[in-house]
Amino acid sequence: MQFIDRAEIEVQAGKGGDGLVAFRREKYVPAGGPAGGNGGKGGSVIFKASENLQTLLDFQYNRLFKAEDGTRGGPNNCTGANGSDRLIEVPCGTVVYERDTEEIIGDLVTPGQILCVAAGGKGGLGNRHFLSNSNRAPEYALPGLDGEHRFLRLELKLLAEVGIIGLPNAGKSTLISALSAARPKIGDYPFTTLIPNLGVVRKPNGDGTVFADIPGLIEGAHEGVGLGYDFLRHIERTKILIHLLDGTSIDPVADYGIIQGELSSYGRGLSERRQIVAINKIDAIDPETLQELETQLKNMTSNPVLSISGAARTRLDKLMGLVWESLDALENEEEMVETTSSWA
Ligand SMILES: Nc1nc2c(ncn2[C@@H]2O[C@H](COP(=O)(O)OP(=O)(O)OP(=O)(O)O)[C@@H](O)[C@H]2O)c(=O)[nH]1
Ligand SMILES: [Mg+2]
Repeated sequence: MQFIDRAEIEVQAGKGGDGLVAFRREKYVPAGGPAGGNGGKGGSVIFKASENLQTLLDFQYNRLFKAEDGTRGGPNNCTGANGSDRLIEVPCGTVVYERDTEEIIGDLVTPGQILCVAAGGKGGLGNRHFLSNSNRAPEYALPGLDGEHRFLRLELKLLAEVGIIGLPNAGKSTLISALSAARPKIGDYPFTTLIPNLGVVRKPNGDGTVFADIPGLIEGAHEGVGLGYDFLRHIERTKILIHLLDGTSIDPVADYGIIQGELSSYGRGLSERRQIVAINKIDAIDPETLQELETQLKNMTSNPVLSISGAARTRLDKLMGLVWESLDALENEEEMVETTSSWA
């Protein structure tokens, strides 16, 4: 499956039907009054978030989405038919921007959520509407209004709570496959992962939490070097990050610095995101070196530091314990903020 997480499309809502000018012409009714009906409303273009879609691939081929026009008002005061709406399914996590102004029109997060991206035009009023004491036979009606027309940019930002980040080859994909049912490709070379992988990990209470393994970041990723930058967007919405270090690399401390640097250069709060720093591949490191490395890292960050092996599945329960603890702590903080603001 191709992973497409950006698209540009054009949406055109339906035009409202024109109002009609008509007079009643009935046998034996000498001067029939105005009887032109109103036009029907134009259909709208509406997005709906769907759990069944994972990419914006469909929008690569199909770029123009139109809703139906309303029909003209009828005689005998009949209102024209409304145009049908055009319903378009998008994956959960799709952010919709107005292409030229970059204004966010909406963010489709929960399954079933609906967003009108182009409203249908109102139908025009028929001449019957203009009947008054001073004008018994209005000979005019209003045209239907045009439907909204917009160019949109769609951006998919995955909705994972936990992001796994690190340099290429750190063991991110191995870790997500040890923790969840996700089976991404694993290779002993950098840039094995070319698209983000999602995996659902069960909390002790049975709730599912989504983890995302994104392609490896390298120095300069925020400027577009390697694959990383494009994918940093997918961890923007995570609550915590597992920062995975290859303990067997030449200089894991420098590796740590590179990733931190990339997060700060990217901005959008990523460098302040709560992290769990995990030294990986401890099955292949001698205990003394590991001890030293742990001490060094602990001096560099206030985030928890621990050592694991994704491949040997060593201390993954400890890692997960820290993940759940951090998520719970964040939830409690959010609740505190909510209660405080409701007092204010
Ligand atoms: N010894 C050892 N090797 C590991 C461990 N975890 C992963 N590896 C190996 O490290 C290499 C890279 O693993 P991946 O899981 O593909 O790494 P990645 O971080 O997803 O790499 P990219 O997708 O390229 O960014 C593979 O050869 C893995 O078998 C571990 O705990 N111990
Ligand atoms: Mg990978």
